[in-house]
Amino acid sequence: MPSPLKFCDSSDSYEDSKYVIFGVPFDSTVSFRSGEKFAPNEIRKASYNMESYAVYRGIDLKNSGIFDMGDIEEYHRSDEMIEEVYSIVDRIVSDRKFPIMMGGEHSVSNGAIKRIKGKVIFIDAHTDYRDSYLGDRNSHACVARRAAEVVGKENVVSIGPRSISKEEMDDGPQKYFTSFEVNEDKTRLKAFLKGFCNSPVYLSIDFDGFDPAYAPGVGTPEPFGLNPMILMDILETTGGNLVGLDVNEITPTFDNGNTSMLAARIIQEVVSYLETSRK
Ligand SMILES: [Mn+2]
Repeated sequence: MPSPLKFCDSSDSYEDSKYVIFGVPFDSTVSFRSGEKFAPNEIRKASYNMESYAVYRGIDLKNSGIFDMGDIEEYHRSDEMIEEVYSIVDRIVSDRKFPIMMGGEHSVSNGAIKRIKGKVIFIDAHTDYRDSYLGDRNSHACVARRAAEVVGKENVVSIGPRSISKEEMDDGPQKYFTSFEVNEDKTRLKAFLKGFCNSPVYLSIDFDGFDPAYAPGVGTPEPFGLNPMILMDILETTGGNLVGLDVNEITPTFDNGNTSMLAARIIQEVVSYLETSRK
């Protein structure tokens, strides 16, 4: 569905683009606070507050090959939404472009992961390893479990969990680094990621992984979270193997504006990282 608003600096055509942004306004499986379907346009609005010049990498992102496709239609059934995301990511990846998906709640990731079939890094406050939640296997509480079924449990890692159910602990979730460990010392995480990112890797950012002080507008906030600067460390370890990104679980209904702003900046940081590391 065409959105009148486009992400800043998305001035290139689809054909000329390297990075394709699209929104998935979906929040039908959320369990606590909803409104995630409003996030794509709030992130676009926030993006206009950014300079085109990305200071950290020292690069101007004007004409860097960003295209904003707009939003997909609003689905109420998660399986139909996931199929649609799969086909859009299929088109983008087949055209050798980098997909950037703006959720929506976390279940939007499963369509992309199914298509990309690479390794998966989650930033998340939760392990999302439930087999099913409130009767729905596509729930946002089951995302890592579904990913593990597609790419193998050993190819999934979560950074930032600090709220894990007994059921998930009993099942033995995917590899994870709690926010407590990462906040204390990043050495073990960085060493792990260097080995892990030796083949195509997809980055899925559930914004509740960050501390609510940085990202208050999320569906299920959890105290004791990550500092968003962790993104810089993660990007450095991916080498040239990062193949896709999504930002999810942002709910503008509960935001003071900072969470959408952080999402816009993260998209810009990832593009500027790719622009400077691939040359
Ligand atoms: Mn999640």
